[in-house]
Amino acid sequence: MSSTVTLQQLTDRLDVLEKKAAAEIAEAVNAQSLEQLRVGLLGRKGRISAVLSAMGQLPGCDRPAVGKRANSLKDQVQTLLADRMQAVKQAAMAKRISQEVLDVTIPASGASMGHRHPLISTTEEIVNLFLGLGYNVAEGPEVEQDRYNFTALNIPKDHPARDMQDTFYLEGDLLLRTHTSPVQIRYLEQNPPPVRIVSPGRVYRRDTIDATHLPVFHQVEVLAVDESLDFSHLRGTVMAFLKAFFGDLPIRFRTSYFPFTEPSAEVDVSWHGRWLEVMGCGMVDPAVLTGLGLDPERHSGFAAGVGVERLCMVRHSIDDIRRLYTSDLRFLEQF
Ligand code: 2NM
Repeated sequence: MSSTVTLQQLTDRLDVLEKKAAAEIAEAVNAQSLEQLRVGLLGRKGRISAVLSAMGQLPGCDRPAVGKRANSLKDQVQTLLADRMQAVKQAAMAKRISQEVLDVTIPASGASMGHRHPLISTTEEIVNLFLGLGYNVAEGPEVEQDRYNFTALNIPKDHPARDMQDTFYLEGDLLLRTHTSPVQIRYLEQNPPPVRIVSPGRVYRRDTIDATHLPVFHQVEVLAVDESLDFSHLRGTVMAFLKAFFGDLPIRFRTSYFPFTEPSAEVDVSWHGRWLEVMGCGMVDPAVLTGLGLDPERHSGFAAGVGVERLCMVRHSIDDIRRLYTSDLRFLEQF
């Protein structure tokens, strides 16, 4: 029997294989190339198996030595592969961590919280001021009867004030209230003097939309009815309110006209060097009191009305009323 390989040759091949495998494994940079090496070295058709197949050509007495040597090389390669795999994975993790640096000291971006709309907070501020003066809140319907919105307020059917008011009329004698005064008439119908109430709410007028007008806006109206109230009480109340709302600004009363008050006045506040009209007021007209069954010889009253949008715009220097109705968060978040 002639052998084509010698024990020496196979042992040399295994020595070379050991060095090459160690070098290749040391150079592998990722799990994929290590897996390729594992298959190429330890697999059924791998380089160690090739040596073992060639072992069949050796004389029987030489085979155990080569088999032992090949098996120990397998163990050695397995250990090298496992160690290198661990090193490669650690390096990959270290790289990832260094790339995904998180600076936990950076302040969190603040969670944005909802809050009241500036028209609501302005309304609340006005109402709260009067609650502090002992007033109660009275509210009523936005769809009103003609008699509460006009007739009871001394505005008869053919009065020019009805043209002035530019009303949204509904069916029958219904309309969208043009002020919150009808709420106060309803309240006086139900409650005898002394009465001190504020009536906040939405009102409607057929205005053309521009920077200072919308067909819907908000009012707070103030009413006090008692015995022996006079203009000094009105003036004191108006001054106290304006001082609390605007601070110590110059205030000016101008005579004016409303069908439901006599005398009537409009009040201006000096703001950044300009006189701004901020409210209307007056002593309740005796005709309004008589219509409610009250005796003007015994009872008198004063009333005032403010536009919430107007006060809100003056307070916050808002140049266009429409901003208060467009729900733009970039605008609203400022309040
Ligand atoms: C204003 C101006 C002047 C007013 C009058 C009444 C009532 F019901 F007593 F007659 N309530 N509100 C009034 C008076 C409202 O707003 C500019």
